Amino acid sequence: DSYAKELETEVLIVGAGFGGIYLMHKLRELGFKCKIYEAGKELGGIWHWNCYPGARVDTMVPIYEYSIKKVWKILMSLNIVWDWNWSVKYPGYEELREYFAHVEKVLDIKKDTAFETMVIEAKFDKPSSKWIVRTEDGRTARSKYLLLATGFAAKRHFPDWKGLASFKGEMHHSSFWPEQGVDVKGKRVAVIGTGSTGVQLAQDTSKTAGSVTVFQRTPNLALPMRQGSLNAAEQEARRKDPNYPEVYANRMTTFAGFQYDFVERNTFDDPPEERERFYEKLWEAGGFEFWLANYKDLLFDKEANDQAYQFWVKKTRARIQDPRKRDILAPLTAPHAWGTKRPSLEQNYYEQLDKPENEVVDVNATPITEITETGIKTADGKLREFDVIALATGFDSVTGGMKGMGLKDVDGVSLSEKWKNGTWSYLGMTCNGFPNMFFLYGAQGPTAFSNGPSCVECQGDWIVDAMAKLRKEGITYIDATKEAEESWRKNVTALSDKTLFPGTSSWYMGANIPGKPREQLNYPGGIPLYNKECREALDNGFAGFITA
Ligand code: NA7
Repeated sequence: DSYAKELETEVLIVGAGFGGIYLMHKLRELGFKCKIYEAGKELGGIWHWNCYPGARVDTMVPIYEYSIKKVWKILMSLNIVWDWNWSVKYPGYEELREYFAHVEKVLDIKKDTAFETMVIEAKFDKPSSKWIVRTEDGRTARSKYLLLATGFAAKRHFPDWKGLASFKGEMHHSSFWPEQGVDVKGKRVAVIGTGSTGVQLAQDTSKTAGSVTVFQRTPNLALPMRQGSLNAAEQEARRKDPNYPEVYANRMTTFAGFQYDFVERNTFDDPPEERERFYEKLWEAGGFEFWLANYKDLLFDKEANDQAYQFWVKKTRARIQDPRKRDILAPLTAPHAWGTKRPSLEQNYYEQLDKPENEVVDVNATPITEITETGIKTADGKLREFDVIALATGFDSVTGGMKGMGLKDVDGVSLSEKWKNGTWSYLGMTCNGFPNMFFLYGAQGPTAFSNGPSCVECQGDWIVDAMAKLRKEGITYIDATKEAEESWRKNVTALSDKTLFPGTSSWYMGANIPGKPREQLNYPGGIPLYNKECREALDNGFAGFITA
């Protein structure tokens, strides 16, 4: 029973999103006994939590799905995961939830999952060589392996505004949005934050709300999504093509695990007219192409980057009639190097905010000073009144989830203590002092610079292969060395220092949370190089690890 008060298992996975499900499926195939502890009520990770208006994935399908082709069940080959058809290029949360329900039908994940199970402590017990994991409601699990698939957005960020609890209207953080929804029809809505979430919330609620006021600290240098519907017959025909699995294999050959990659030319290799034509082509293609299929020096060279910004600003300003809003949403001077903060994929965001009933408040000029019973006060003394406040203020991204679950190393030192002044891991999947523990889609892996399912499958395959090798070689204990951690951190930092990322205050750099150390939290060398480095460690007899 997954909910047993005292649970004994070989592998305990925390998290039942893309990562946890993938690990369970692959490990089960090899005969490992697995259980999942999941804080939410359903499968799907972030898509279980995200049900705010307009929540939608910014990666095109079928790139944003599992590569799992066939699942064998009692002499029958079931091809159900692959039989899945999407209705649009960029599905919303409802359809993503249906996909996970479909995944469940094929993979039977729930029978080994305990939902509404929040881990509050996990420590490695040396005498028994087992992880002892405690849950909020007093259950205990003992497991040989501990696998963390808690994602990069498990800990919500609520800024410390005076009066936050005093608001008498409806106020919700984007990832705690009520399942039954919030009626915004004709109401005065405030959206605080303009990350991917804020952009989606603002453009969606403005379709029905009386007015939408966006509180913006940094403009989102957003790209047109160019949504489109997909036809089931075409998807079925494509799947019959014997070369179809290449779609997934190709993901692993590109920097960010997408279907496209940066081109082999630098920005100034092309004369201005040709550059303009190239930008135009990327722009028309839509999605992340202008970001991830652009010139290869886009994220490395300031002048090259500025060319891209100039193109973006020209295109975007042309969509905004109100001159004040135009300067706040798309300023002539770049607020930061283009693409070093996550651009959102928008659908009429600028046109919606341009409407006279909607407002954009620049909170750099007038910071939020207080939330009152009726609204939001800014530094100029102005109080704007609202019926609904949407907090799209993001997450203690990448490290917050793992730091908040009471993990302790072999000497009883907590992970949050270990990572207090910076993050140390080996290969972005293990930590010194935390034996037989692996994590994915977290710190110092390709996480934020990659398509989620690609990252999860790249790291998941490595973890599964490592565990199979340990079993084959009779190894029962594995721990990363301190030296290996030091050199991985140096590697991540050195790769990052060649890029324009460190110059921008973003959650990639830990800069969104007051007091959080500023450092590169993600591996910025791309999936192929990452995979090569990780595979080398495995092929060279667990290089960088102590085994026993
Ligand atoms: P993000 O991208 O972290 O966005 C949070 C937003 O909230 C961002 O615009 C912040 O401004 C803003 N923010 C945070 N604190 C404040 C305060 N104190 N005052 C004003 N504004 C504030 O989170 P999302 O949920 O949008 O997206 C997370 C990721 O999920 C996303 O990148 C995708 O990969 C999926 P800032 O930009 O820091 O100036």
